[in-house]
Amino acid sequence: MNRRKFILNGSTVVAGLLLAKSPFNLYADHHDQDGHTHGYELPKLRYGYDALEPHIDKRTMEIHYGKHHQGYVNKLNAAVVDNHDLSDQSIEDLLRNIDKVPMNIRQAVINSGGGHANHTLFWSTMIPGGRELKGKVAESMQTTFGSIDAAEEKFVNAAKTRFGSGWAWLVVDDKKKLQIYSTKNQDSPYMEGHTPILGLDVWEHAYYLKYQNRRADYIDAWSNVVNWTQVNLNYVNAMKA
Ligand code: MN3
Repeated sequence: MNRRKFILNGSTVVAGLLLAKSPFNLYADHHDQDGHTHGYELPKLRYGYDALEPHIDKRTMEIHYGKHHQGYVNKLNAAVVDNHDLSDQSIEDLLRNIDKVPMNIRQAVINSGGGHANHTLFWSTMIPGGRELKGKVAESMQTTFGSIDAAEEKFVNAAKTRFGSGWAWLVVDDKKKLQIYSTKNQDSPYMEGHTPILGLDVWEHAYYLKYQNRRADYIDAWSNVVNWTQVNLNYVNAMKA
């Protein structure tokens, strides 16, 4: 009873009890009613594969969500299947406690667990048409980085200059301050004790079909579909945590 449930078109949380336990509510609950794990799961998309056109194309979404993200989920489950101390944790906690993961599977959890968490956030912070940047996160971006323009420039620069595969992030750090930076591969800010509230995938698989080597064009296009309403909610939740 009282399991976490979400309305797919927004962030309305129907059941409140587990919200108190884990205020970062983007991630699918992977426990049954007795509390046992049944494996991490691909989260439902809140929009169709073609809904972000022309900015993010349908074919890229099909492959990125259905093949790449599903692959991370499958590999993560394979890595932790024999270890319930690990697999009973939320994906955020699993990554926060990465130092407790045995060395023989730690890199697999970093790659696939990070891949699962990162993409889950990525899908949820996009929406057809985008949403206006306002609210608490906008105020904090202004005070932290000097202006919204300066914050956006810093984020875009982090995304453009990440060499090879990785992510650009807006996070709430362990001192409850906003930070903007990038990470390599699927490395998650959770591993540093930070809470990611916005992430941009700059692996080539995220843009190559439509934009080829033009990463800057992809970043520019993505900025049209950012769900700042969700980012603001993520910010408020991270500050409360
Ligand atoms: Mn990706």
